[in-house]
Amino acid sequence: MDYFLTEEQQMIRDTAREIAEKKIVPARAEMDAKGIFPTEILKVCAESDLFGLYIPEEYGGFGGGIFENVIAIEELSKACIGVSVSFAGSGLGAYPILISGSEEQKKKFLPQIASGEQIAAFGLTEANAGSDAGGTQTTAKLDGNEYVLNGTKQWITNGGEAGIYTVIAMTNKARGSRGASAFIVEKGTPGFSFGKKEDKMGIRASATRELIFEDCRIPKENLIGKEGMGFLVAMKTLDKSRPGIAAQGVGLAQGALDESVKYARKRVQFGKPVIAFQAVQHMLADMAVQTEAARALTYAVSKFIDSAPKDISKASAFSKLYSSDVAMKVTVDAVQVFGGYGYMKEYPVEKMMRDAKILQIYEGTNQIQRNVIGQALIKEYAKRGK
Ligand code: COS
Repeated sequence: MDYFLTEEQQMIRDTAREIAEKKIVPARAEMDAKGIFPTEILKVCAESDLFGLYIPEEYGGFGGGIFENVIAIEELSKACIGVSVSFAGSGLGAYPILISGSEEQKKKFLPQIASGEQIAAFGLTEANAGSDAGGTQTTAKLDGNEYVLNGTKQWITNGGEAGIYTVIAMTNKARGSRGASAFIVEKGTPGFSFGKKEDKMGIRASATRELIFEDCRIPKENLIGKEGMGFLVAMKTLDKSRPGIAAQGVGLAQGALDESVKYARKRVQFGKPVIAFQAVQHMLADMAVQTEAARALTYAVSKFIDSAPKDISKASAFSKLYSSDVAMKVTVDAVQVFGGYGYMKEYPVEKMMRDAKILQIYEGTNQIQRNVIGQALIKEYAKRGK
């Protein structure tokens, strides 16, 4: 379908598509098998000015919005979401600065992220604070002109690879989630180290590590916003970045559909290509409809958020929930279309199916997305007096 992209948006799409086809597709199987982080591919993304699509021009970015970023993420995701999450994870790490950072913080950190000179990462999750993001146990204590951080963040995308980390820590445990604060921590700060690279089911090209803080001292200027604002900063960050996960789902589903049609046209059984059988055509038709519906919703939600409305949580959750469920279903069906070959590593669809699962889990499980939507509905209908 034609979404009437502007010339600039078409350029973004074509640029990301070329990187996906020329750089990612030939390398994805090896990156998956060996767990190789896509450093060189991310360099190409940086040289192509993709890292700053959503960052204002005054901070070295392209001056676009979530929609422009979503276009790029979708294209990269058609080839490999292990790569696209490494790209998108930088945006996740940058949003706290963009949303609540001071002018000095924006001037210091955003240009480095926009140029791709540094990638960013977001540190929220902990062993006992996953869905319960307010249960953060990492602490930050003010000591003179410095905050001292102690604790461990878990499963952090781009952990160890990123240069700039936005991290949520408790400055006042007694206040619960209202006692959380957001900080910027740079790689190389004494007392800041990383755990081993996690061995994952999918998205194996991406780097997932613990962030370990042991009496890690950071300048007090690295506090984002005010003390106590950390939970809100985290929630607003996730509201902005979840359409990016949706875009990963759309791209992945499209990639799986493309592979399935290609295969079904070539694979001959009972004397005909299997695409000639309605059983296969109907599967492909459902895959195509679901992928297009996910794309339409993701684009609409991204444009809605870019129009800067007050309340975006519900729409953001719509896109993440729907597109990730579609990606899971479409990739499972892709393996079915391929039959026995789909189960083999010789073809890319088994990787796509393994990769898809994480989309229903990270940046808020789909159960959490339903909670967010449910809570929003309760509030909306109460407001309307119904
Ligand atoms: N925007 C603005 N404010 C928000 C908000 C949002 N998206 N979400 C919550 N808040 C506010 C609430 O309005 C509430 O404010 P008051 O205390 O003034 O009423 C406060 O934050 C606490 O909200 P709530 O009571 O809903 O918090 P919960 O602890 O119940 O948690 C969920 C809410 C479950 C939605 C949250 O913890 C969450 O998103 N969890 C998933 C985290 C996640 O995505 N992790 C993935 C890893 S990060 S890559």
